[in-house]
Amino acid sequence: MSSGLRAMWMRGGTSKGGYFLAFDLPADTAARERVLLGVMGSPDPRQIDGMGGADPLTSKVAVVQPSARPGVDVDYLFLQVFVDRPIVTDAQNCGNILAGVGPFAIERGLVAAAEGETTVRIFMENTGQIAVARVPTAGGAVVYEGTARIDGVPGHAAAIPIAFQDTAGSSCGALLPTGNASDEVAGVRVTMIDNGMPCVVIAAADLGVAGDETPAALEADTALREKLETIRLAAGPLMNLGDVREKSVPKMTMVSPARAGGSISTRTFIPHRCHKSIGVLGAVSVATACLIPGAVGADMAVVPDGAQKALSIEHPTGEMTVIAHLEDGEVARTEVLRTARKIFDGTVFPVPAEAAA
Ligand code: NQM
Repeated sequence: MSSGLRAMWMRGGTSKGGYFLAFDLPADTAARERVLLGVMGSPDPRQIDGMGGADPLTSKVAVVQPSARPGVDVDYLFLQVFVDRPIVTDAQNCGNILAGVGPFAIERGLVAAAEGETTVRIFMENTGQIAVARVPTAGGAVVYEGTARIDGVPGHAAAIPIAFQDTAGSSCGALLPTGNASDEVAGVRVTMIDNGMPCVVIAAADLGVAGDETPAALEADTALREKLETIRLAAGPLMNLGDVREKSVPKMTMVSPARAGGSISTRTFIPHRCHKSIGVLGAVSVATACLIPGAVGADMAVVPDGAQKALSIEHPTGEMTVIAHLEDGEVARTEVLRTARKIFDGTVFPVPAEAAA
């Protein structure tokens, strides 16, 4: 029998994945990737021989370790394990899995639990930026039960507010990597933006869809998927991401006017499957586009007055509210509300590489 690895499985926001201490995984990157493919059961569309849930949203990994950086508690590396291809990529961050990092750090004793609430400062290794999570704690332990609801997750749980600062240009070097609020790519007007997640924002109408279809209906539209991929491959180099064929960025978000009293409606390909909701930093990037004159989305978004703007980003299973704090007319800081839950703590046994071949 192959040897197992210490792991915790958690739901973080609307995603689910394996949380590991860095020193419980191989130090060598190639060896770590082999092990994580084996843990998830990839490549296989059903991930039948592993922990993955046959969906990019449930095939995710957080690697956490104590931080040596001043004022930072832990370093968090996010890894996306592709479902049906033998790829593990650190080319994107994940704000949903991030929601579990604070609780996991406390569970593993990397951060001491305060009474009432514990602030965990997290360095996001993928993008070199810091997130601050406020985790409910009592009696030296994480409190998971609570009354906060997030769309895309049944029931309720304890609220974990997360604040982001300086996420502009996280992977692309600039908020608007081409320097333009909008460009034409493959004959379609788009906004290429990165406020924590590289995203291409496109008016759904410009792709011949209404923008309120179900993810299944959009995934079944082969012509739409091909058009999105053509735009994505052309956008990659323009966004300083290079050849993106084997990367899970940029995300492709189609926007249309809000249907349910929110600010804007979205459908996001991440990038080949349609998200059942929307990624956290993806939502932050789309909300930011809504606040930039001339950007796709800004022309149709309902935006409140004031320097602190709560933007409700509608998605297939509800909405996600992004609070944007503006300084000198620009987005300086954002906040989102997430929840997380510990599901499992124990030992996971990856498929041995020789058996997977
Ligand atoms: O944008 C999915 C998710 C994400 C990423 C994806 C995320 C984010 O919902 O910060 O959370 O876009 O791949 O977990």
